[in-house]
Amino acid sequence: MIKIAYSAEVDKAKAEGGPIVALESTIITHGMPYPRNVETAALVEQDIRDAGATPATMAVIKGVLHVGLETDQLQELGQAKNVAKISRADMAACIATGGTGATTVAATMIAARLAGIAVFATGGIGGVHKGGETSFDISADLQELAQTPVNVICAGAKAILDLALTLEYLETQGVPVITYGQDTLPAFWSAQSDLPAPLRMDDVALIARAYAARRDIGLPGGQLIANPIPADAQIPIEELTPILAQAQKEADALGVSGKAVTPFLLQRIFELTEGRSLEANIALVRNNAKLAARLAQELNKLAK
Ligand code: PSU
Ligand code: MN
Repeated sequence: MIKIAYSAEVDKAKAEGGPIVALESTIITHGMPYPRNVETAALVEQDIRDAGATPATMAVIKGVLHVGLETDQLQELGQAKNVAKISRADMAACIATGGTGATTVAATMIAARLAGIAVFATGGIGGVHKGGETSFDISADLQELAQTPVNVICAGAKAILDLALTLEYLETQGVPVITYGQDTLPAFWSAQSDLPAPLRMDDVALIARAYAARRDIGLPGGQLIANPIPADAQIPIEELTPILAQAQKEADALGVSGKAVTPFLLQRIFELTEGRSLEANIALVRNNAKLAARLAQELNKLAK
């Protein structure tokens, strides 16, 4: 078995059987600029504690899988240059070679399953990129949801992705997409999109029961819970549309491909919105962390 290093608080929560919420680290290393990345990571962790659960931020550091980071480790990761972005394909190699890498949604789900954690909060998941029907740029996050039994709470997916194709792909893969409290799929910076949600649940206990039922039926995979950004933190879609188009045009012109696409687009959108995209991003991740803490508690009640 590979070695897993638990943070002190995760170790304690596991021993006590307390609710735990997994967090990814790619959002820290590739999704937000320093120092806001580290500040946000700390705020999100505290939101989870305040809501009665324990945060477990995942990363591979010098070949060791960490489930929960101590403050200094989080600081270091947030400032480090050239940290790898690790998804399903890279995780084992990163561990074997003694490398350091931040976990994407897919890799964080794998780490959560290993650690017995069933709930994970993030901002936006990867999906089918625009033009995905020819580029085949489909995030490994979607396949992971189909096979790894973790509840992923996100704010939908960014409009840098093809949301309709992303939903189709998830449906084909048998992933339940559940919106919390509204009928349409939220679109990250906007609470609403024009896409009706496949499933809607307004009660966190029901989301927990749906997860348990899926497991009891013997189905692999998790659930995607889409939680809309708080209304006061939204960025109007009219404002974003030209910015997203410009960022995409630049990526195409520069020939950005593979795993560099998402970080490139996020950085350009941050610059083109003069940082407003980041404020919205922080608000929605914190909102997701709070919902995740409640879901972890409901799942704990079911297990007792
Ligand atoms: N979408 C965001 N913010 C992010 C990511 C996606 O809005 O930080 C990160 C997540 O870690 C996600 C990864 O798992 O990018 C997806 O990358 P790719 O599209 O290369 O699979
Ligand atoms: Mn990709």
